[in-house]
Amino acid sequence: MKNPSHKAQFIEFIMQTGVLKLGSFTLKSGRQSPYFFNAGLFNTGGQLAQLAKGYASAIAHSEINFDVLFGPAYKGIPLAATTSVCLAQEFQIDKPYAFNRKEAKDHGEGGNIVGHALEGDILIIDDVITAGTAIRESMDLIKAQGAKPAGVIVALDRMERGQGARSAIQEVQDDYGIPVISIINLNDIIEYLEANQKTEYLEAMKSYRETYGI
Ligand code: OMP
Repeated sequence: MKNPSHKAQFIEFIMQTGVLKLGSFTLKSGRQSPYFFNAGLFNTGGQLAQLAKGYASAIAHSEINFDVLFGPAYKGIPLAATTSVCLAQEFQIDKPYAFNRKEAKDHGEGGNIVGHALEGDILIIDDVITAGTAIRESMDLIKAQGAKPAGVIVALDRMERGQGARSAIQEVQDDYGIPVISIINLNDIIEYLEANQKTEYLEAMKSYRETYGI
């Protein structure tokens, strides 16, 4: 099925909230992009609930088996917390969750992991993968705790080349032998723009995909 309606609904939601913007943006990589996904703009309870539902639904429909849902600081923290709630309430998947502190605590309970211990198979939840830098840091953290990564879920797969000829997501999949799934990807956005006659940035989006896509 092309662009199933839950994907179109999610794209409408991120456009309405201003999380997905079309225009001209300079990325961390220096690439000039006609679109930008700013997860920091999900900033009300209602928006977080809807976002969590997008993640929870993608997780529930995936084949990924995991023991703990892990949200890397800072942006991953509300994602892990709210998605855990949604998984339990709407999908009857009641799993432990955890997040890290950027600064290790040397008093009280100590350590830098909050929530459940990182044990067993860990599913990492994050906003966007571009070059994969943030995700690689999480892998190191998980290994340092003696656990192993089971998969990664992000809201948006930009489908861009990583360090070599493969996409950043393919590099992570191959290097760690785990699946990386997303709620939507660049193709979904382009299909949505086409289907809804939102043509202003369509050519720029396609040409960006042509230049940096895989
Ligand atoms: P990596 O850590 O290199 O994978 O890049 C992820 C980061 O890219 C995010 O944490 C943001 O700072 C940034 N980013 C977005 O948030 N949204 C985008 O659409 C594009 C980027 C980016 O700069 O590539």
